[in-house]
Amino acid sequence: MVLGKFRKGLERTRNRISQALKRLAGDQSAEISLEALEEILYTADVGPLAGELLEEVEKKYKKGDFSGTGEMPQFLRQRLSGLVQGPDDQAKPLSRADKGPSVILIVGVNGSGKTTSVAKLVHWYQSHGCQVLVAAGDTFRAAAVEQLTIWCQRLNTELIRAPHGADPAAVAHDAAEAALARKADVLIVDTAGRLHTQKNLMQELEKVSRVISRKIDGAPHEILLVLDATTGQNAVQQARRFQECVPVSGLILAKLDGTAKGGAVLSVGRELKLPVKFVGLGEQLDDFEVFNPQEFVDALLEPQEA
Ligand SMILES: Nc1nc2c(ncn2[C@@H]2O[C@H](COP(=O)(O)OP(=O)(O)OP(=O)(O)O)[C@@H](O)[C@H]2O)c(=O)[nH]1
Ligand SMILES: [Mg+2]
Repeated sequence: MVLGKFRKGLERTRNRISQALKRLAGDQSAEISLEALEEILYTADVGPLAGELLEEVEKKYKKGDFSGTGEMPQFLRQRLSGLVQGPDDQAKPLSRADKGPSVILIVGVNGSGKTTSVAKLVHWYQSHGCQVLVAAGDTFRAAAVEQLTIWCQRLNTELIRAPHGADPAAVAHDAAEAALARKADVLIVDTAGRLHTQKNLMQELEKVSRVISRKIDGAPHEILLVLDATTGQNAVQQARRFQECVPVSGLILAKLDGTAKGGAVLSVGRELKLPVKFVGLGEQLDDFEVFNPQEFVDALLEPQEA
């Protein structure tokens, strides 16, 4: 079950907050519960949001809106799940072309989890009956094409690739043509990791996107930014800079399993007004879920089992 996956993936974050949550469970003094809440919010790394929420709760206490602290977890649940946006349609988290191939461009900084997310996304589409083609747009890192080749062999999907050092825009061009020729449902384009400070590389991304749009109407249909959840609040900065360069349409939050800062999702979603489309919860193909804000918050706040 999905909730089970979220729970497992968020174990680290949840372990850290469960103690504080326990202190909230009984009817405690306002002081103790505010302290506990503060602990929850800071350990989960929800960012500037923490201060705002604390203030709000303090006011509620003063006004007598909380009869007992037992109401606090429920309040927190409602408030947090309203902050972060998931896909509008859980069954169809990604935009589709009206006809012809849908193109998904995957971008992000070095090592954020792009290539793994490409493989997971292929697997996800395949499980929904789609024929998928992949473009190895990372021609920069020597082992990148090899890594993607192994994934594509496992997934039994065709990979459009070029020699090391080739122009990624040329790969994208060839891949778009191949997707049209094969009547593929989906083309997923992997790209090299880049820092927002590397101007040439950021421009290269624009070029890749432009080339695809010339070949296929309305493409890329999604530009997904892959963020490493373990970077916490830094992810917000990264995302802003990528947004300045290409019209990012959504986020994939990778490595949520490896962090105690799972709450960063909440502030990333809120600050950027970008939906979190998927989360990565491990290194396997199956460790990938459509993001559901309510389930996420439930998994985050669920008390630790004894
Ligand atoms: N635990 C965990 N590890 C992940 C997840 N996603 C990716 N990884 C690991 O993170 C490392 C980097 O992943 P890649 O997919 O190669 O990242 P990338 O963004 O393509 O990296 P570059 O192409 O070098 O920029 C690999 O060891 C992956 O196995 C995830 O959701 N959870
Ligand atoms: Mg990669």
